[in-house]
Amino acid sequence: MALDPETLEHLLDTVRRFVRERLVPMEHKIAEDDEIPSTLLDEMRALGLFGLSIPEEYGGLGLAMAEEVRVAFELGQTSPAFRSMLGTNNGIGSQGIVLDGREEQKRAYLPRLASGEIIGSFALTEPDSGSDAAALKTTAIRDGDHYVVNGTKRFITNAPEAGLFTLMARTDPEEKGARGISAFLVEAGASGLRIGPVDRKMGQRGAHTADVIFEDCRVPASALLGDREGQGFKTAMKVLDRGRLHIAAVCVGVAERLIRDSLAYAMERKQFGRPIADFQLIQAMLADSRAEAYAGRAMVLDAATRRDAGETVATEAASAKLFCSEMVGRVADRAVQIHGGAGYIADYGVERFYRDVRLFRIYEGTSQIQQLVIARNMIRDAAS
Ligand code: COS
Repeated sequence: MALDPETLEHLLDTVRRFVRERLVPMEHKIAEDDEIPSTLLDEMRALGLFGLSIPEEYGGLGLAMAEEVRVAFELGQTSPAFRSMLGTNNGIGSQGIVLDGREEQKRAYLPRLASGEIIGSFALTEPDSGSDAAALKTTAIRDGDHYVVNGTKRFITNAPEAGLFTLMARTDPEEKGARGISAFLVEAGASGLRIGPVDRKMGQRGAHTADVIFEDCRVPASALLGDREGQGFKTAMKVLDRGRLHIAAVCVGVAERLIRDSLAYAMERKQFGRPIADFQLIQAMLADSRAEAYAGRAMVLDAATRRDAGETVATEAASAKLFCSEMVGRVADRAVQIHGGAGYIADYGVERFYRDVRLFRIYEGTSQIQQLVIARNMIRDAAS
C-alpha cells in the first residue's frame, strides 16, 4: 500500500535523523567491535525498520517499492553493516514468503520478521554454486511427512543471527537444473542444522556471514514454501529481482554520503593557499560523482515505479544494480583520492567505505550476472 505523501515524508525524516544522530556516530565502533549493540537493534525495531516491505496485514509498513527505495537511499548514508542487519528481513529473508508463501506461512513468520523478533536469512549460495545458482547440490528428500536436508550453504548473510532460513534445496536429484529446486522455511535450531564460524571479510564489519550446514536435518513437509515442489528457483529469482533494486538504492545512498563528505573535506582542506575545492581537477572528481549518483537515483526510482505499476522489471533491476554498484565503487575511489593521505587512514572512515562498497558488485548477483540477465532479456524480447 502506498503511504500518503505526508506520512512518507515523516518516515523519511525520522530515518534520516536516526541515521545521522544514532548510526553515523557509531560507525567506527561497529567496525572495531564487529558487532551492532542490541540497544541500537531495539531502536531499529521500534522504528519499524525491519518490516518496511512486509504487508501491513502481517505487521509491516507495507511500503511500495518506490517508497522502500527512498528509505534505502537514507539507510545508505551510513555504514552498510547497519542496513545489512535490516536488509534480509526486508528483502531476501522475507520476500520469498511474501511472494510465494502459503497463508499459514505468512501468518506464522511475517509478523515476527516485521517486528524484528526474528532475523530472516536466504540460503542459496553453496561452495560449488554461486553465480550458477541452478547447479546447487543441497538435497531435501521427502521421507514420510518430513524432508531430510543435506548440504552446505556458503557466505550466508546474517546466518549467525538468523531465526529463519529460506533454503533452496534440490527435491528432485534426477533433475539437475532449476526445475529440481524447491524452497523451504527452516527454523534455526532445527536438529541437524549447524552454523559455521563467522567469516572474516574485507569490509562491512558488524554484518556477519557464515556457512549453514545441514546434516540429515529433518524438516516437516509443511516447511515447503508454497504448495508444490520445483518452484524454488523461480522464487529465488523473483526475490533477487526485488533485492537488486533495494541494493541499487543503498549504493546511491552510500554514494551521496561519500560525495557530501568529499565536498566538505575539499572545501575545508587548504593547499597552495586555497581550499582544494577551488582546483578544477578536484572539481572534476566531485562533478563526475555527483552526476553519476544522480543517474543512479533516477534509474532506481524509475525501475521501482515501474515495478509498482505491475511491470516486469528484471532488466531494469539488473541494470540499476549493475550501474549503481559500479558507480559507488568509482565514487568511493574518488572519495579516497579527494581525501588524499587522509583517505587512506582508518580514522577518517573513507577507506572503510571503500572496502565496504566492494561487496555491492558481488552479492545478490555479480556485475557480470547482471550483464548476462540484461543481455539475455534483450535477446529474448527481440526474438519474440
Ligand atoms: N523471475 C521469475 N522466473 C525466472 C527469473 C525471474 N527473474 N529468472 C529466471 N526465471 C525462471 C526461468 O523462466 C526458467 O523457468 P522455466 O524453466 O519455466 O523456463 C527458470 O527460472 C530457469 O531460468 P534460467 O534458465 O534463466 O536459469 P539459469 O540457470 O540459466 O540461470 C541466472 C540464470 C544466471 C540469471 C541465475 O542463476 C542467477 O541469477 N544467478 C546469480 C545468483 C545470485 O544472484 N546469487 C547471489 C547470491 S544470493 S544473495
